[in-house]
Amino acid sequence: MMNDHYTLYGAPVSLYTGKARSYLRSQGIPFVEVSPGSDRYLNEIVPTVGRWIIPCMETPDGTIIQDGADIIDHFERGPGQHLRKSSAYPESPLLLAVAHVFELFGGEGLLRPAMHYRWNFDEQNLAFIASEFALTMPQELSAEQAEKMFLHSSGRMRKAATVFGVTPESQPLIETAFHEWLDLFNAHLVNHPYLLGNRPTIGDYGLIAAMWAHLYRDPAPSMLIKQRAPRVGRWVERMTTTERYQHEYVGDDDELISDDKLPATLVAMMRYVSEEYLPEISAHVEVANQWLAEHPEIEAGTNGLDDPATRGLTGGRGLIAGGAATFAWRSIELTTSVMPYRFWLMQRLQDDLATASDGQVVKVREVFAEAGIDALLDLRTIRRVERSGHLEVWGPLL
Ligand SMILES: N[C@@H](CCC(=O)N[C@@H](CS)C(=O)NCC(=O)O)C(=O)O
Repeated sequence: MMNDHYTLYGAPVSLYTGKARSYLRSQGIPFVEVSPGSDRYLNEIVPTVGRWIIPCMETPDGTIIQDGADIIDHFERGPGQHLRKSSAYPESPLLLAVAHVFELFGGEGLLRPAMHYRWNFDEQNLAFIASEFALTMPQELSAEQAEKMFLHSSGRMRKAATVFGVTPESQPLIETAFHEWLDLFNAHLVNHPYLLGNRPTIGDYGLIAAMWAHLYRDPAPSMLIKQRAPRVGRWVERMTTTERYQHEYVGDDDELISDDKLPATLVAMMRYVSEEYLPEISAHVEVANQWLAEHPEIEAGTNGLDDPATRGLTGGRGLIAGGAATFAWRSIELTTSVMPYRFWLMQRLQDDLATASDGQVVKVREVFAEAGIDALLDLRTIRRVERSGHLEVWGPLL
């Protein structure tokens, strides 16, 4: 279908829509957001992308793109390039590598607090979330049907929270961990409006995924952020405006920080990622490698499962993914679902670093080692994750 604008199929309440929407707004790219309850989404977009998943974008010439990173890359490296103001990918290999770390962490590593603060504060959150979920449904549903559908989808999401590691045992630790994160990010934002300086990068767009719908917009964590880390709240607002929103900062250029010496506040945030997320992704890679080694028959270009739309390593529906990994986290053990999509994001970091000069690679390794996160540069699945036909598939046996 030809159109004169971009259409974003997504919802305010959705985590991953936030990444694409924030990019479009920050870059001043005009678009219309349409509900996934719309006829067009259900009858045209879902069959094209092979599963109910948001965000999806339809370009003016009718091309359909699924996945936040792919939507961004349409404007970064694809036909929409002339529409963006500034690139989300820093030129400095070090800054680019750091940005990728936070893209991965924001979209995948902050899911635990995101799910906890959404689903374990019913008294403050539930009426709001129910009203917001209704926006994702066909508008002709009766109130009774909408309520039934909400019970069904909220039940699935509560289940998803547990497969991301939110359990009665982990909940108090998730709160402690999130407070630490807010304090570190708030301290960094004293001197920098965005993660890497005066304009957003792919790191900010990754972080806004979890930080927008679940952690800033839902009532319970919204109160927490405003009380504990007001600068983080203003960063969220900054990430969702088209106009400049930098009242507390001097200067009006859009320069990134120098890569000669990273601010200590940023290195501290990287160290936090290494403690919070490195054990998890390492365990996921190990489990995936074991599974891949046991299944050499998997054809390249498939996920090796009966259902090509499956998100988890070994099966499962939607976010309730099959294939789990256990790892030590803080004082306890957690078991979480292994999702190949995360390896694909990690490959983006590693692929970009592979194009840097030897000297630059040494520099990246030094800084990553200082932050304790250098292992992320060498974690590899024995088969690459590729995206084909809007889905994650395994590449050839190497
Ligand atoms: N890798 C995808 C993930 C998108 C995603 O998981 N979206 C959620 C909503 S925020 C969804 O569609 N979930 C559907 C389900 O779990 O069935 C992206 O970054 O765009």
